[in-house]
This record gives sequence, C-alpha cells and structure tokens, in this order.
Amino acid sequence: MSEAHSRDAAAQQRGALIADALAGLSAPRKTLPCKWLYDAEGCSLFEAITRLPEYYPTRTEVKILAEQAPAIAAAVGPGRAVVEFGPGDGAKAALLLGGLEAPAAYVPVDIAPEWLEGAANRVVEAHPGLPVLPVVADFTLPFALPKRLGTAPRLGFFPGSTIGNFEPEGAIAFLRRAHATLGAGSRMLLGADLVKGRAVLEAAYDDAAGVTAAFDLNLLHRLNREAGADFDVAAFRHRAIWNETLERVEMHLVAERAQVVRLAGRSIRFAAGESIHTESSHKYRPERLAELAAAAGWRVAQRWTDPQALFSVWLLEG
Ligand code: AVJ
Repeated sequence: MSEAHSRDAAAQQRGALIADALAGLSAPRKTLPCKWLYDAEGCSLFEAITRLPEYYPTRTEVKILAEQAPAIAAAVGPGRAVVEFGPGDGAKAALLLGGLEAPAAYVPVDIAPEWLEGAANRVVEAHPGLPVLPVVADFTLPFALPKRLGTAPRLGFFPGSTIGNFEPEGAIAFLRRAHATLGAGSRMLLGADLVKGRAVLEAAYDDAAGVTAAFDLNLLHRLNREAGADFDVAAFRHRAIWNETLERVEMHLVAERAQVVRLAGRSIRFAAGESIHTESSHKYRPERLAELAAAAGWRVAQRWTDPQALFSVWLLEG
C-alpha cells in the first residue's frame, strides 16, 4: 500500500466514522456500529479480553479447533485457499492451517490495517512458503478477492462468534454474500457462541478487571480523537445486559448525568441514565444457527462443540 493510498483510506474511514456517529447518536435510541470499537487501542484491549478468566469463547473455540484438527482437515479436504473474515492476531488461522492438508493460500480480510499486518506476519512465520494475500476491506460490505488467488477451491473462516455481532437478518445477508464471494463449491468454517445462563454471559462481557469496560469506553475516546468530539468519558459507565428475549448480550455506555456533547459541529443531548448501545453479541441455539445457514444457501456438513456445550464450530458447504 502506498502512503498516499493509506492516507486516503484513513480520511475515508474518518468520514465514515463521523457519518455513522452522527446518524447513530441522533436516533431516538442511540447506537454506534460495533466495528468502530477496533482501532489500534481497541484491538489490543480486545486481545486482553480474550485472555480474561471470564471470557470463555476464545479459549473454548481454540480448544475445539486444536482437538478436532484431524476431523476438520478430513472434512475440509486438501488444497483449499483459506479466506478469513476478521483475522484478529492470526493465531486461529495459524492453528487451522497447521492441520489442513496442502492449503493453497491464506487471505485475511479486515477493516483495521493494524490487525491485518500482525495476522499476516504470524501466518507467514508459522507457514513459510504459503502465499499470504491480505485484503483491507470492511467485510460487512461486498469486496473482491485478490485476482492472484486463481481458481483454488475456497474455505471461508469466520471464527470468534463474530457472526453474533450481526442482527440475525444481517447474519443471513453476510453468509449469503460470503457464499457469492467465495464461489460455488466453497466451504465455510464458522464459530458461534451458544445460549447459556445469564451469570456466565454477563460476567464474560463485564469482567472484574474492567478490561471490557475500557474496551467499550475506548469508543468515546476514539470519537474524541478522530471525530473531534468532546465526550467527558468519565461521565459514562459500561454495562453488559443479557437480553433473554433477543438472545443477545448487549453492551451499553450509560450517561451518568444529563449532558451535551459536541460532535462535528452538532450538539448531542443525553438524559441522565440514557445509553448508547455499542454492541450486540447474539448467542445461538444449534437449531437456530442451522436455520440461518440454510436461509443463506449453505448446508451444514458437521458441527463440533466442547464437552460443556459453551461454543460451537460449524462446517458449511454449498
Ligand atoms: C468480536 C465477537 C469476538 O462479541 O464476543 C468481546 C467482541 N465484545 N467482548 C464478542 C467482544 C466484548 C466479541 N467478538
């Protein structure tokens, strides 16, 4: 990427952040898209979250991927190019690629260049000789795969239960679009967190050490840094709520007192106790996830879970 190109991309992202913030914060129920949680600071806070005792998803999924590696490799088959939506630090990809037979390439796709570089380097180190072709793109929107990928059959990889950050209709739209991007005959390895009791879920999203609170509040710091806002971050408090009806954990930033915030020349009013909904993390029952996949044109080939049924890994084909 040339410097001018990345400067343009940064300016474009800033414009999109401001537009999303103005739209989300002038709605009757204030909201911000969760993708903006992941700037460099957000990425490193999220990595700290994955190591928290309360945050079971990452370690459970990694355990499933490691223990089921031979079964996953057998079901996926040889010679596939792995396209990962949101690669994080690249650790899960390195693990997956280590088990697969003769993978053809690795294509990490992410909106955050900070993430991409680290993931690409990690996989290059673990798998020297494997072509690694990073794509800077918002995978919630349509994007093109690199031409150099050629005609190798593809395996989409969407771990971490990031699927849960979409509304159910958005998840179907994403899965359908991913199918179109990957092409006919492709497969998809998908991680999905499962419905469980409130206490476990709320602790996972509001840990005792306050790392998740810092991750959530960083969104306000980011708006101050990049959108010229003047949030008094100390006047907001992080809350995680299990919404039993919608089967999702919601993160909110609650205004502790009435206040007015300036953002891009506009005034945004908060009543005391009013919140910004910053993320939903939908949890799935296996039947529901199978329905979702089918609605998007995928067949379920296999499903793996841990002994406590905390988390699930799915192989889809279509
Ligand atoms: C982005 C899906 C991996 O929803 O569990 C973790 C993000 N937010 N703690 C999730 C998150 C708060 C996470 N994923």
